[in-house]
Amino acid sequence: MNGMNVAAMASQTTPALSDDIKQLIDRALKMEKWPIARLISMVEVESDSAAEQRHVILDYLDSVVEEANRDALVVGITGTPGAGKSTLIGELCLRMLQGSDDLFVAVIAIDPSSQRSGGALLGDRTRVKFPSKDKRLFFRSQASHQELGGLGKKTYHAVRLLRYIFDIVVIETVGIGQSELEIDRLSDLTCLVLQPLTGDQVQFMKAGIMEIPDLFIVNKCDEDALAKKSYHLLRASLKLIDISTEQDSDRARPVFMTSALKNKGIEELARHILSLRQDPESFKNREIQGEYYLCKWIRQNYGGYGIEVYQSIKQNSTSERFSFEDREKAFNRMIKGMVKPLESFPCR
Ligand SMILES: Nc1nc2c(ncn2[C@@H]2O[C@H](COP(=O)(O)OP(=O)(O)O)[C@@H](O)[C@H]2O)c(=O)[nH]1
Ligand SMILES: [Mg+2]
Repeated sequence: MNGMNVAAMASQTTPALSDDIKQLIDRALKMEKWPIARLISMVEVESDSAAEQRHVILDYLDSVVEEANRDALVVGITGTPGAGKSTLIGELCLRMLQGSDDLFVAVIAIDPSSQRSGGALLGDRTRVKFPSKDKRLFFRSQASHQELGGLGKKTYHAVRLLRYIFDIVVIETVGIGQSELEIDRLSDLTCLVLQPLTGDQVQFMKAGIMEIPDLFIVNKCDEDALAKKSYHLLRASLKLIDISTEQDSDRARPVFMTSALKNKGIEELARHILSLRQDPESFKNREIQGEYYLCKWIRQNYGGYGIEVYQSIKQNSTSERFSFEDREKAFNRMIKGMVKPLESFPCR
């Protein structure tokens, strides 16, 4: 494997872009909702041929979007069920869209799969009051299937696609311990929604989750007194964390107090998010995100051995930078050359 060029190794079989897909992408870039939904379904599929198609779709998007310079800020919103995430996201999107005429926003809600029905829970979808007719807002619900911690490659691909088309991509996930890290690996900005004085933060502190978010939202602050008390409690907790993890207290993470019911704090949150979109610092984790989801998938499918193979591919690569698809294809080629079907072994 000496001096191998991963990009070259991966690109040998990349198929050409068909007219149908090109048309679909062109329509998606004009904000037509059906083509966007169709493209998401295409990039979500997990198979070798689907990976090649994804490669073609993202490559083309990359070439046409470059001029438009559209690259969405990805905002992950997590928290316990019932914290008011869906309601807040509905209001937040509305505010962001009202504040700017040429803004385009997509929302992906990751529903915890219902093991019993096998489908995504419809509850969240029906509760959210989105202005669904607005061309500038796109909503998609994605089942989390059996993915540990809720998120996987599938969501990562959908998010990457949407990043090319929209200005802001919001992802809603339920915080159940593992998924805070997962959402952080998908988002440029990770927000944790807390309910006031419910003990959420004590639980989260114990689990080491409070260290992850970039921003906190104490939601359902319908009363001023409640808001104040919650704010001080949260600030005190965060200070403790910063001391124990030796974090610089200058990096004090923003805390927003919101109430969808009383329409409080949401305007400020919307403005804050829009301002981060202009800051190149907001996008600094992009490189490690793809690596995280690729390694997670490799581990799930091939275990520690798969990771070793992947590391050796990387170590021997002469390419400085290569895309997620390049890495994935190089890995697939390598592993398939190593794993032989059972028939090829002599039977006794
Ligand atoms: N009092 C109050 N209730 C709210 C607020 N926002 C949402 N809720 C309610 O909290 C419940 C859960 O909201 P939902 O958005 O579905 O929470 P999610 O599970 O975190 O997505 C619903 O009954 C909402 O009406 C708020 O600001 N104040
Ligand atoms: Mg919800």
